[in-house]
Amino acid sequence: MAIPFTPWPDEFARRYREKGYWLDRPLTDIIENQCENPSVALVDGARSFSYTQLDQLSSNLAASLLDRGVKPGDTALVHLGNNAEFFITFFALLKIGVVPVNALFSHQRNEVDAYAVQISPTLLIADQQHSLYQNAEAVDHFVTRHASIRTVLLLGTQGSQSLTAAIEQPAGGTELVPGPADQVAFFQLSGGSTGTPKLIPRTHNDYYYSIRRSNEVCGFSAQTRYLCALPAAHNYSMSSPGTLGVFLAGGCVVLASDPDATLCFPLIEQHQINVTALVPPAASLWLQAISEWGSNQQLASLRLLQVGGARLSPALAARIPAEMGCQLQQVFGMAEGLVNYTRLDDSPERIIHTQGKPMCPDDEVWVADENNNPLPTGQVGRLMTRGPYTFRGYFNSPEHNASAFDQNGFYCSGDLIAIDEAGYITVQGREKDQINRGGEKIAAEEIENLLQRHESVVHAGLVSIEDPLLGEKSCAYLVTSAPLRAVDIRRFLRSLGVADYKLPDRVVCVDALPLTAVGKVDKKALRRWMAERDAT
Ligand code: J2J
Repeated sequence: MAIPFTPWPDEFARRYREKGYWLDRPLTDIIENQCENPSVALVDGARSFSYTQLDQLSSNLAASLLDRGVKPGDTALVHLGNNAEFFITFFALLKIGVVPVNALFSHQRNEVDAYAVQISPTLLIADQQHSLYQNAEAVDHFVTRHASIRTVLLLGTQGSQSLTAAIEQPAGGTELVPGPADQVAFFQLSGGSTGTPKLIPRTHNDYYYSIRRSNEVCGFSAQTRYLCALPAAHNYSMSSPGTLGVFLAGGCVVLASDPDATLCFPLIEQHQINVTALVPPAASLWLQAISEWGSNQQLASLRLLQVGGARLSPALAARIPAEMGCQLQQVFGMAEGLVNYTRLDDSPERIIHTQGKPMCPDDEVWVADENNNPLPTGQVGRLMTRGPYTFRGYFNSPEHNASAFDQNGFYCSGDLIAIDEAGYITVQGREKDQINRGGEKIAAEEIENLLQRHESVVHAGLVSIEDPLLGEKSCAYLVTSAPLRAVDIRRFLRSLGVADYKLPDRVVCVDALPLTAVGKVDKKALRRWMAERDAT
């Protein structure tokens, strides 16, 4: 059975096909078109995989999953880190039309449970190095909570549940049939601003276009050697143009577990990396490393550094070409679709001061005031967008969709932007109730709801505070019935299985918080109140 999603209206689908954006080809093309390419597609530590091997190993796993009773149209929960198995699994699932959610490795029980509840997966593929699956008992707990799971494969285990064994077992002649190109290929994760993390259905057609067009804009080719140091499952490192862009172009992906300079600089030198993607804090730490070590020599092969995911200050942007000796490209994207790039031939001024322009001529982007009326060029307001790779609705979320889209199908991303005469966007702020902690997104409401579950918490409001490195950190304002310390709060949230990056960086207990008429914390008033307090 196909996964339900909000389709593009027929007239749009027709236009996107006519213009060649939608090819009606599955994402499996990316790897299958290169099945005879002997060059190295992927490097993971001491292991390297040719295109032929990547294709073969993913077919092996696909066949093994069918043998185990996994069926086309099933959903899967995948929880792997930055390793080759992540990609082998991704392509294996695509090859048999199984639709995964790829949780980030930093996610914990709270997040993964929320995803599993929404998709009722029949399949779990996870890494035993993650504490959620570190032993049989932990896995049992997980499977008991999610009764839909019938098949479990684990990386790092032996025996019948071994992912490695399933990958190595030759496929034989099993026929593998991917899902239809106009249907959901997999779910992306929303940064979120609501109580439950939302899922974004991405179709083969729309995602494939996003990758193809990104490759054109960013000049990815068979010569591209890309370091993937951000989480492999993130939309940015997967599709802008990311690892999938590299595979499509026939280049080489080198994996790093994180963007730490001591890890990445030697990898760049060793593998002659010419492009990579970072979030602003990581770029800042790379600059710091260069100045401390007194040399950027290890980065000599690097031609292009993409920076996105959070606001990049012009001051930091200007330092990148000067001190790293490579070109900068700003990327302003979202897992929901729309991606903006500064162009490789843009002036330094534009690259330093703007977040680029939409990549597709049929990306419709306009700026709305609070009454949803269009604002003139240059004025700051809400980003509204629709286009051939921007989704039309969160998975199973009719209520939220009613407010996230206008009546013409334009998605309101919650970003406050201005667009200049040349169509270039600058991100000016945010309206959504989210904290962008150096690229990692925290939905305030999700954490507030969890804080509220503490017996001594009467009211809770989570807001962002400025941070010199991360840009933003989170601060929980609490009204409590008994004294509470930050450590107590953090321990409590951890016990609920909340990912580390979502734990409040600061906790401030106050006598009272501004409330709305229905007794919820009034976030707008709270932010005003904080600003006034900071000003005095
Ligand atoms: C300011 N804010 C930015 C930027 C994203 C490419 C790049 C990034 C993402 C991503 C992505 C920003 N300056 N340059 O999916 O394909 C904030 C905005 C946006 C939200 C989306 C891609 N780049 N942002 O970050 O889904 O608030 O995707 O709406 O994680 O990040 O977050 P996410």
